[in-house]
Amino acid sequence: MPTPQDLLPSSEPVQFIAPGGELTAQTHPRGYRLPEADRLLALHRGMVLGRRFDKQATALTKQGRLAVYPSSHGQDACQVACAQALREDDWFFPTYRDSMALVTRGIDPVEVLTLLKGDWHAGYDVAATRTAPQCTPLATQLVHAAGTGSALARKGSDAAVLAFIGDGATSEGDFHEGLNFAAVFNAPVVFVVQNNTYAISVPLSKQTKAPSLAYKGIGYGIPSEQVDGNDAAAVAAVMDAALERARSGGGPTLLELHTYRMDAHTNADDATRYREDSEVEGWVAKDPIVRLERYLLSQGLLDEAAVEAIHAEGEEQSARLRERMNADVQHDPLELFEHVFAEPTPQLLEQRAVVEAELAAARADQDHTAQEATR
Ligand SMILES: Cc1ncc(C[n+]2csc(CCOP(=O)(O)OP(=O)(O)O)c2C)c(N)n1
Repeated sequence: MPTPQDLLPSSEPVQFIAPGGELTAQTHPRGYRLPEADRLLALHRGMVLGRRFDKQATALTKQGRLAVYPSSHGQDACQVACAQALREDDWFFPTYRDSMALVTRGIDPVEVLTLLKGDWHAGYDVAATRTAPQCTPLATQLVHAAGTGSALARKGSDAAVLAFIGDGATSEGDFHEGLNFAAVFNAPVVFVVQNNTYAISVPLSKQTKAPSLAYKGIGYGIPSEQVDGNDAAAVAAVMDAALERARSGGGPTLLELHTYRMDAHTNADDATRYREDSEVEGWVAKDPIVRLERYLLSQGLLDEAAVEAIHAEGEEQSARLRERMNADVQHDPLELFEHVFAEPTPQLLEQRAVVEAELAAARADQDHTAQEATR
């Protein structure tokens, strides 16, 4: 049985690589270890490609190709280290903020952006990718994650579940319900709070009086940890330990990753109305890619040519994404009525018939106009 002390997070966020790229530790008193060189290189490559994808997605909103895009720029280490730590048979419950993690998981970027384009609720095959649709109603995904984790364990699987959530959403009732259920039923879930310090314009100080969000775990009997969320090496090491706990029957873990949202909440938000430029600049100096790159260069594990090659790969991927997103898609308006209920209700069928008749009338009208024009 863990003691209450075991459930508390470390008093300082776990960190291996400082913002300047210096190594601060190779091991941590709780047993986390600096990942091997290959893993660090994969983290660096994943973040460079992930950030290029994110930048492209933001540009697509300006071109009218996406309805909205909540950027994860600045949260790159959380996105990439967590997604890379998963196995294919693990389940993932993302939020609207986590498109970069979905691409890192290997999901086709066009399928990832389908929701934000305003088409389908999920462009990818949820069952095949074992990845839930990106969740917009705050914290509801935690309840789904707890249930899925519990089901996996009952089936005797050693697969685990990752559920992301923002700092603001920890004030929701579903945060409480998800964590409590997971703890009581020993569900193999890693709950990851990406604490980017804002919920749109609301700062963390208006969200909680807890010393840090990771301290919320002890109330549920869940072991917790806080991590420097801009240090990909630390996030990877702590995620490995949490996933190992989940796989081996140790139940859920709550992780708080301290990070920052560099862009506005979405392209529809103006962040200058509620935060100072100096605050943003302070976080530029803690950039997750720059710090890992500096460390890898200083160790001779990476050279400038290799860095350039990864950036070139990112450019190619973005060009392909632009090309595919610029293709106009023909939509069937009747798709609106699909997947609403397993058995459509009489009202839904009635509404569908009305739309179907309207579409037929519009087509007949168009045909008539075309015939008139050719007379
Ligand atoms: C249940 C619910 N209430 C309110 C909203 C509106 N809303 C969308 S994003 C957001 C802020 C969430 O902030 P946070 O959880 O910190 O995540 P972040 O956007 O910073 O990643 C709010 C209030 C919502 N989507 N769902």
